[in-house]
Amino acid sequence: MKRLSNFFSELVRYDAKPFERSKFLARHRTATENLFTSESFEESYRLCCICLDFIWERLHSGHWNQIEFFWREIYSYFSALAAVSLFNAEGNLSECIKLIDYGLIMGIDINCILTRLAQQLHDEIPKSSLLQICDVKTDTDFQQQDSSIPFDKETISIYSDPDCECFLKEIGKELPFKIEGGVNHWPAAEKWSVNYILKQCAHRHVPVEIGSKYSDETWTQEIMPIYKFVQTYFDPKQSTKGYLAQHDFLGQVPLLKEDIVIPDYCFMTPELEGERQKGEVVVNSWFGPAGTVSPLHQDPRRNLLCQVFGRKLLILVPASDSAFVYPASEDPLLLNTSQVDVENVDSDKFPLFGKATQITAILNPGDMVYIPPKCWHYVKSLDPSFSVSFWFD
Ligand SMILES: O=C(O)CCC(=O)C(=O)O
Repeated sequence: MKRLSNFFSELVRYDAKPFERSKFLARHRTATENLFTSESFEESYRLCCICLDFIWERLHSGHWNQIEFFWREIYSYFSALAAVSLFNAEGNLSECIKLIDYGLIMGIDINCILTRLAQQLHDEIPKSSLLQICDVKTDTDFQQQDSSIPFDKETISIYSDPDCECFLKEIGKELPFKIEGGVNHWPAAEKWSVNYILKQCAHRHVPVEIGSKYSDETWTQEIMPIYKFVQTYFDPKQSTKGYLAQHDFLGQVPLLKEDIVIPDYCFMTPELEGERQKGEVVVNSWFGPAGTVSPLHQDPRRNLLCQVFGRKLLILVPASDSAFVYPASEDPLLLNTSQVDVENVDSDKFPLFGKATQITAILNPGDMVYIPPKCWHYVKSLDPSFSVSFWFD
């Protein structure tokens, strides 16, 4: 591979505007680019790292939603420049990929430079070393038995290939429903498995949620390479759960995005009332071993949760029964999350929960479930599983 000079030229042309906010970083940008041009790659890498540390502090002061965009853009800029510098200074490929993935997760991609660079570097990893990781286990070895189903039969309404009229009629009821085989036509439904994901992106770094569920006090998050995530948390002997949850993983790895299609249903809904504009369709991935739990919670937008492989169990409570679910009102971050463990209800503590209508569903590979806005949903994976959710208005 050449010295990635095409990526360097793109970075040099990158907008000066975000740098107007920090003289320190603007000076360091010029200095690093000069060092790179004079082929002092180790030095340019070192300077990038100083800048990344400086910005990291800013990214971790205050609430994430309040962080100004320019810090995130500049973080991505230095991540990419650090990676190309390190590559030219003979650094190892997985370290370069790690730098870029941090830039993608913590920052904002610059004209898709980071996404393309990460893919190009990952393609450079010798197939033999990827195979070594993948062949440690077969998909059957990942198969944990964690499939207790707390109900005899599903109570959710089930459709197969509903037309627009039927879909609109159903969403008007503001109740969840399942579309059997709704994503069977995706190439992903045929191709993807734990091993396939490993083969495509073993060395890509992703944020992993660690703990039995996000509402637990001991729950934490860690960024790690996919191969480490799979080796650690898909091991049937592992009791701690690790979950790649609610992450734009397909945005990070567009090669995988080519294997899915945004469902047409996302574009069939009625216009919003008053001045309100529809937002973009937000696509998130949910990848984990058997036994991951998303506790009973609600989201503000419509959702189509689509199952690529593995099965998931869902217990849903309509928004109209919100008075019975006991949201965690003491923690502002958990206001949308119920305190009730729906598979093991403490009825002394939560006596009204018995009045809530519970709609039960099993999502098999290829199925999708429509979850109306504010409808409470509890989701547990029964197998190693990959789902893609689409939030829309
Ligand atoms: O699949 C899961 O674990 C949770 C999915 C979910 O909560 C969502 O798509 O909003």
